[in-house]
Amino acid sequence: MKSLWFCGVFIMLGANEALMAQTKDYPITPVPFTQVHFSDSFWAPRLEVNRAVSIPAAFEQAEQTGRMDNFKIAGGLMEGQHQGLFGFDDTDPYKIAEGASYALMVKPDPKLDAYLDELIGYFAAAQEDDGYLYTTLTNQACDIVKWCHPEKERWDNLQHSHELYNAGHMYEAAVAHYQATGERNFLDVALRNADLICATFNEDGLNIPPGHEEIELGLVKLYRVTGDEKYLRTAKFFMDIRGRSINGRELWGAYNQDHKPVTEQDEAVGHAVRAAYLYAAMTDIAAIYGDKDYRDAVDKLWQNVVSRKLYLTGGIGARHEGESFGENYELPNATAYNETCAAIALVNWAHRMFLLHGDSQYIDVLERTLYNGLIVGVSLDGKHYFYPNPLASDGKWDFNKGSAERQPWFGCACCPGNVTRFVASVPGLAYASKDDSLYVNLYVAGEAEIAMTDQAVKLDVETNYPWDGQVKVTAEPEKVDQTWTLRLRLPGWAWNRPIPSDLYRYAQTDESQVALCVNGESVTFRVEQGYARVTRAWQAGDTVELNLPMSVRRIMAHDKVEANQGRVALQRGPLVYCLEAKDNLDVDIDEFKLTNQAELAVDYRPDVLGGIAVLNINQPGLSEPVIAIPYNVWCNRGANPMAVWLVSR
Ligand code: FUB
Ligand code: ZN
Repeated sequence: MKSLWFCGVFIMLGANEALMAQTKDYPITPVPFTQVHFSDSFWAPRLEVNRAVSIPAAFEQAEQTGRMDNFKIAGGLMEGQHQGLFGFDDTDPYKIAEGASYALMVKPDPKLDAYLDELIGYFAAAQEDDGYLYTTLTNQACDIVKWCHPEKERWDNLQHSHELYNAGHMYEAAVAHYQATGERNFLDVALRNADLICATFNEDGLNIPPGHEEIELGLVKLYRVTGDEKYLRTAKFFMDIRGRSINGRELWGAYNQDHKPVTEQDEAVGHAVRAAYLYAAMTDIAAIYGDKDYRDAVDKLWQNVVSRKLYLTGGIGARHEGESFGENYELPNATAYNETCAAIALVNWAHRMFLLHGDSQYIDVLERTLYNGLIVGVSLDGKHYFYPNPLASDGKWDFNKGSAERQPWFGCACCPGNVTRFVASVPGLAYASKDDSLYVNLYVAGEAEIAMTDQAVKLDVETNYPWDGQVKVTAEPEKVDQTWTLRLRLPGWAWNRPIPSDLYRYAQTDESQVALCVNGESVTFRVEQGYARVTRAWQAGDTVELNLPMSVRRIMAHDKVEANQGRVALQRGPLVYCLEAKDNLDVDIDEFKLTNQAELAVDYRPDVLGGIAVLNINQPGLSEPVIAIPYNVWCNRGANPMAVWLVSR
């Protein structure tokens, strides 16, 4: 099955029963990941490991822990006792099914397709006649599951029960499956459930928002794929009633982002995953409805996160307690929570902010999180996960839910499933288009086929990014001699702005310039919203070469970040570096002082950790170089001490 975004409309090519797709959407259209093929040494292997290892392993974990059986029991397909700790365990099969559907779109796999159909059969069986689907309650399992239903009734504990959160993940998975296969079996389950929810939650019905946001994002996707505005209206309804005490409802407070109306919120608070899912969904509403209040609110919330609450690695959610944001500038290193799911949520939000505003600053944050605080969540073998992602470790403290290293699974297994669905979709973040402009946001070797208003263009990208900053783009337009604009993102890290705020800054400015050549000739270029514009009448085989200076940079944090006073961190290109004890047996990682005199030499090591550029820190007085590795691969050789922020004075 092929699919295509064209002028804001998702078109299913070859689907027998194509649904009406909607036409109102973001001003900028992402190029779907099915049109983008990575062949680089960083992402392509990770995508393949995700497809071949992580997805099957996660399905196996979900089976072994009774998550599939819970659906079978609810559907009367087997007898037995409901298993698991949480009412949201249903979401793990949903999320992995979403990842598997994305994988199917890239590579046909009849076995996986059949497995998904079997699984969807269990979901359908577990669904009650009126569309309700939540195995905990159907299986009367409230005595064994946390945060269940005091009255053992539907919707009687929306603050904690996750019924609506589960539904959101189901919708996202069902849309992915429909797009992958053209089959409606999963989508129909989702729509029956969504119809029940739309009929139940509205001005004349229940006026209660979900305790954990997520359904809003799923409903928007259902709207996109069906064109039925009811789903969009219900998504907005859930956000409009948050923070408002309707019918005497007692507000749940900041932890649930329910302390004031969402359009009045201006500081990121509470549970970080919930918050970022909400902010992403608010951005959908800002874009699709053109709602100014929503847009102003997400702009303020974004500003708060980026200037006060973002880790250098792009992680969010400083506190283990409540898996939550801390106060402004509260960014401890060893105790940082930075849940992997929160990083995924931030990337998804940042992508939407770009699609709304068209400014590269959002992709700068997206890229920082993607290459550092998010992908660190999964091991290179694709079978082990971090749930929290600290920026320092003594190698002993069990920060990762009872372990000082990655684990194959967790009692609360939100992160592994989320990683499987996210990694499969990464190529969809790389390109976008608007009218006669084509945006290149992430530099990854490979190919992309991009539909613009009047024509289609194939781009061939050659680069060794993130290990070096030279990028060559060859254009093969369908129609030659047509004028359109290629917008190449100039990453903030390449022009002395590591992030779009004063939270982090380079210790010294670098005078190296970004250089651009068209068909081998150096050209001057206009920069607009952080993109180098190349507007011309394009011919087949035209090339654009971009050279992004990739020296090693020392970074300092805002003085108000207590944890990093007197410390510096190292970054090269988009990658944040760390010291890990494995490479530096004679060094006390936490005490090591990086002097200004230290020389920082880059050494590409194809034999180390899947192929990485290490930094050799040649410090006067030390006989051996101290070695820094990209943060995203730390702890792939067992638990051991690690630090991102190094003592500098
Ligand atoms: O509550 C559902 C998921 O489990 C959250 O998103 C994660 O933070 C974890 O608590
Ligand atoms: Zn998680």
